[in-house]
Amino acid sequence: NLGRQLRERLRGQYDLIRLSDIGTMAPPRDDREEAIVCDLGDAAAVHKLCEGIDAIVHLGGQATEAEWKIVHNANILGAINLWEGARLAGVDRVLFASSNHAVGMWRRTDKIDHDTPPRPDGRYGLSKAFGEDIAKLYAYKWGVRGYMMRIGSCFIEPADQRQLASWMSFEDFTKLVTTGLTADYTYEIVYGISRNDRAWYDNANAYRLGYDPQDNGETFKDKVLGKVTNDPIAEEFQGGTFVSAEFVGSTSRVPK
Ligand code: 15L
Repeated sequence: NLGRQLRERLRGQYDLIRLSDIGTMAPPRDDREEAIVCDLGDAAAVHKLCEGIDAIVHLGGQATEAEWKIVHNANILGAINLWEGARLAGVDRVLFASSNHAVGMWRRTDKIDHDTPPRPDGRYGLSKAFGEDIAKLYAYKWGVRGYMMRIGSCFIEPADQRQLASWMSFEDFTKLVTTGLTADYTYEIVYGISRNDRAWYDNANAYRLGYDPQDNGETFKDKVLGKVTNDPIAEEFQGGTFVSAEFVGSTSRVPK
């Protein structure tokens, strides 16, 4: 979904945009677009995808919680194949769609930033933390720049009260990506949110790199205020229902 948004917004701005997905995509509309179907678990195919490319925006893979087998193929093996492909092809940088679920077990009373270590809230969140770490290895050891976007909730508008904090508009997502494509860095973590009054994230690092979001979840306050779950574990943590799903016992063991 985010790839489709970006495709429209970046269209015509680069010599070549090579799109890829596991499923069929809309066909290329001019000679500046290519659309190649590829499974991230297929190393040879992923390596080929990276050839002749300056920058990768890696939005592929499993985007919600799933069983180990699925997460492992798409997000663990997929990440290995992608970063190895980037290294072999001499790609300058990889922008990675990490997720708020890499840090989902921080509480809503916490204010976290780019130095905050992962606290994955599930198998999916753990695979995003793995993506952040493999990117760091390839950045520091082999010079493949890494730009980790811990994306909150990127939809047309916030769906509930939680997303007043985590929401990012498609316009701001495009700005965040453009920042990652142009800024000078080796390895950075930024948060993928708009300029939300209720943010749990201190996004100073993204601003320092040039990200200047235009939107604020607060615009939608009247529509979603009070729209909460009746699940105390979900409401305690930033990751919401991703935390409470399969949770066993008391949250008191999660350090404050
Ligand atoms: C994510 O990582 C998911 O990809 C997206 O579907 C939302 O669930 C989002 O997090 C969120 O936490 O709102």
